[in-house]
Amino acid sequence: MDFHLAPTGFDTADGTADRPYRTISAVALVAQPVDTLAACLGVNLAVTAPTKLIFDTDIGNDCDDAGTLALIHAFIDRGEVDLLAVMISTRVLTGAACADAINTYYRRPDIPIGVGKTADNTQTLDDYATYIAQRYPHDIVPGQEPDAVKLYRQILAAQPDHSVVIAVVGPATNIGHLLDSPPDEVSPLDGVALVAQKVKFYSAGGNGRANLPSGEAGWNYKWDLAAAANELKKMPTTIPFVFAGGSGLTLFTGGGYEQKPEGHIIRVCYEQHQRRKTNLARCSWDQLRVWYAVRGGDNFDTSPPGDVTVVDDNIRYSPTPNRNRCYAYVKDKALAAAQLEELMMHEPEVDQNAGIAGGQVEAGLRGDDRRADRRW
Ligand SMILES: [Ca+2]
Ligand SMILES: [Ca+2]
Repeated sequence: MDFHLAPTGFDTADGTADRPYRTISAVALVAQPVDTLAACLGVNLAVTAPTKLIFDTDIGNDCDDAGTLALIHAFIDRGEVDLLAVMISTRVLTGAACADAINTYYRRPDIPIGVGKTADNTQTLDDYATYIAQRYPHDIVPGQEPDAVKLYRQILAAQPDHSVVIAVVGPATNIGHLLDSPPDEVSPLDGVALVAQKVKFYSAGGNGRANLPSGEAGWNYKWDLAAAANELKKMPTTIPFVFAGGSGLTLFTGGGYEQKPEGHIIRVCYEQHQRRKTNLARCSWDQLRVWYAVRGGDNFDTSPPGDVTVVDDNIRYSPTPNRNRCYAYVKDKALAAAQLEELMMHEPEVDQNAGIAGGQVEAGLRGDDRRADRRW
């Protein structure tokens, strides 16, 4: 038979044209002497530009944000994502340090991180951010992080037109402020005009309760309903705007972290959130928002474009013309869970100099005896 390979494939797939493998190693395990690989190589391995992504997160309480940051690093290592920045939307003081520690673990210590300093969102729930910030290397000094809106404006202004993808996996706080931002020294455009010029796709953080087309809003929207309303009102309708997280309520991933070594940074995030060391699988809202933002909607049933509004704490879709808002649910949850899980378990390559992956070597070395040189 013919086996198919693609950069977006998976070694847990079956090698068909619809479900290609990622590596030749997977083919080697199953191929017979009469099989061929010729059908795919010229076509499917074509290189496409990585998605320029801004990841806007409430990392530190629920662990799907941490699993999603691992997913993003897998996409980066596969050439599918260029992570421009991480934005923190809560008032968890160690949120930025936690994100920087995870980025450092995956060998990207210098990804810019902004914090919403004018956050109307008052969320301070901290299941693992401080725990991670105290134990893993990073170089964030709380209170001195760049302001999220300022960083958004700097990054957007420097990028080509219609090139940036924003995935929001927490409240819409930062986006609401960005859309309200006036012209400044970085750009003569106000927030709405800057977003209209630079952004090509928006993956929204609402619909965590999977109630669209109509029902109670989810966790993210409820933490900052004013920002959610502002986001829905002001986000330019030229930009495709999709709620892709709803299926995450019943789509569980992360159980594979139980097989990772003790001290693996994402495993620890899951353990701290779940308050246990086994049965770590958790809902996957945020992974789906990023998956759609990076890979597109092939694995989803996406509604026709319409309008979405939030009134009180209810969210509602209507087929209004020219509003370009959609919601999406996963077609095949088992397939999505398997593919997300494989990506989330991706590890950084071992650094021969350090002899150990990521920040594990530092785990446990930042105890009280080293309080003097702790930086977080
Ligand atoms: Ca850093
Ligand atoms: Ca989140």
